[in-house]
Amino acid sequence: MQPTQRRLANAIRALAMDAVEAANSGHPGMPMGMADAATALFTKHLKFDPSDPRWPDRDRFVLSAGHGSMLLYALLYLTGYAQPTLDDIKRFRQLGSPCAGHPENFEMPGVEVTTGPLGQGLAMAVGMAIAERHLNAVYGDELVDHRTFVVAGDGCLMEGINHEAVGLAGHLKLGRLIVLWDDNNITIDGSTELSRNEDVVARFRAAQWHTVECDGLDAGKVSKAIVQATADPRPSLIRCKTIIGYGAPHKQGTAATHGSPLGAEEVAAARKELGWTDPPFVIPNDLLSAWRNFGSRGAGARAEWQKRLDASGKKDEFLARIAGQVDDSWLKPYLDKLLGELKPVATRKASEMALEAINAAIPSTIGGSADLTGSNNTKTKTLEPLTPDNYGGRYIYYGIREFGMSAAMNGMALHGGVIPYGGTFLVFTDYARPAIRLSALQRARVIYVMTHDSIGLGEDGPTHQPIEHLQSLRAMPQIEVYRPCDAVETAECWALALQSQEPSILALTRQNLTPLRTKASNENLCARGAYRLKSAGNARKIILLATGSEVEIALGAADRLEQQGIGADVVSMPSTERFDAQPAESREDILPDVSNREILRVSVEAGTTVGWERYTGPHGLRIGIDRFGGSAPASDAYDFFGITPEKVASKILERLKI
Ligand SMILES: Cc1ncc(C[n+]2csc(CCOP(=O)(O)OP(=O)(O)O)c2C)c(N)n1
Ligand SMILES: [Mg+2]
Repeated sequence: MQPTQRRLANAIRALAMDAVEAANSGHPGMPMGMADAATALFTKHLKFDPSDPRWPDRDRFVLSAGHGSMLLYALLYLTGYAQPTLDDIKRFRQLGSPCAGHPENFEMPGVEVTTGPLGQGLAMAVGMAIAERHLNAVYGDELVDHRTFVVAGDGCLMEGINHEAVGLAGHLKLGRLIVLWDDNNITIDGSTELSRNEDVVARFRAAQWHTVECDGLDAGKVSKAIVQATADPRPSLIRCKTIIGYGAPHKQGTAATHGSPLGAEEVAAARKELGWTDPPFVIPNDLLSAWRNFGSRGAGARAEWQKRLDASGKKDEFLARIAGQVDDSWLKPYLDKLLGELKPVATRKASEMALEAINAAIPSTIGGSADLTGSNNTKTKTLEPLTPDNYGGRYIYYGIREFGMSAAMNGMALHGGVIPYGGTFLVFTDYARPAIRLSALQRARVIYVMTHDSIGLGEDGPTHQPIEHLQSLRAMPQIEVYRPCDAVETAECWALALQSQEPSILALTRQNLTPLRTKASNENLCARGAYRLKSAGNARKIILLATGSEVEIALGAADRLEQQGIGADVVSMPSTERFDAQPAESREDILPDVSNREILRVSVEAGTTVGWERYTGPHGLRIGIDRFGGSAPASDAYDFFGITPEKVASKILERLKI
């Protein structure tokens, strides 16, 4: 006899309770409350095949309420994914177990995205739904035809990011996005009445979503709601009325079940309440095989899909694209042409010029900007807007939604088949930062085009002038920050960003810069992170290290020093992280022994000097800006802050006198 949906769901409840008990930490409430809804989704609707977790046309499932990670681990185990094993679940939250406290996309293939920072899962799902529609437009229903399902909690729907994500999804009419809201009226502090009185459903409706409400504890009713959501052309919110910790007789419906083990006594009482007679971590055979049967439900669909792929003339192209391969054959011809017609340009403009070549050569790029298209220079001539009428377009008007844009780009990159890049002002990386951090953590290939990268943006003043941003972004692991000094470096940095499996940030100027790399090189010099642009003419006394717009200033200062017989190297350092990763001999060649007091090392960057002692040594000279900027034309601002060739040279001469 087929087990009831409730009994299937109780397997999730039991695993969640037991794993949290064993770990003595974790969140049993959410998995227990949403077990029935998740059972409905996974046994009847979600298109997936555990034997091929990376099947490109699978539905995507995003547990935005990442604290309920045991819900996902239980589902993956029960439906028959190779990971997690029951042993992995027994070691929930322990070092080395793929069942980390919150779901991590790099731990096992069944986990699509890393979630836990509330709201971001939902916002990444929007990006996945965009990628799906785009690839559907390119490859048709035969190859790309899937949905994105999200489980979101009250927290996800309170965070500011949800407004950006919901607005964007409604605008783009992402009808294949379906959000199940775990409406349990509870957050950590207690009742949601403590902090919310908005009509969430009305808000989604106002954002042009379809909404439907159901008893989230009744799998049959959830299933009906999913059918309605699937049929509606708009993105859907399913309000699942649930009880947190459902099944734990004394604690259910309270915040006590949110983030702590229930305790042995309450677990025993819950077992009784749920009619669950098996010991911890034991799923009776009939139940496990029923779950496994549901897990194999999608195998036929995958086999059919495989046939269509094999018959498709686009098979190789499609697979290469899904694998994320890009070729950089655009770079050399582009550089050859560029070197033939050098003129001063801002690096944001140089980025646009490179993008003209990149977007023509690499069809998987999808550009965009958070309402600064004309400033970020992110839209190249042939890119059409991606709209509900033309999902095949490759340019997204994200609106003034830096965080939403960045999270959506994470979702697009993780979906696969597209390489998202998007722009705003560098200073507004602060608005996008939580998503940038998740790009890095998840190793999502997102390329951030961050323009107006210093006081050089001029008159908009200190609110718009980044100071601490470059260094704080460099401090983030697993993301490359590039600050190119001219058009050639900009193209090289773009090539590196596209080839990387990690996210990148391009920090680009508003103001024009003199071409400094004027000769062809067979090597991408930016790949070294730092290289000698000019060698000392006289005996070397100085090494100037500079990035971006300050490289030409450093060269001007070096000229002045050389005129006085003081030899000065100028090193362009577009990426400190790449430099750090070079072999010791290469680093030593650029920056010999820090303790050598014969050579003064000088850093020049129009931002905080914090961190530059890493390269100048404690006795070096750090020229930068350790205060907020000022509203003035760029050249006046540079003069005021002492970052001109004359002033840099005179600071160095002063130091040499000591
Ligand atoms: C951005 C962010 N802020 C705070 C937290 C800490 N936190 C985790 S769960 C939670 C409460 C979430 O409430 P809800 O989504 O209703 O989950 P439930 O208690 O119903 O499981 C909070 C504040 C977080 N994970 N992410
Ligand atoms: Mg809640």
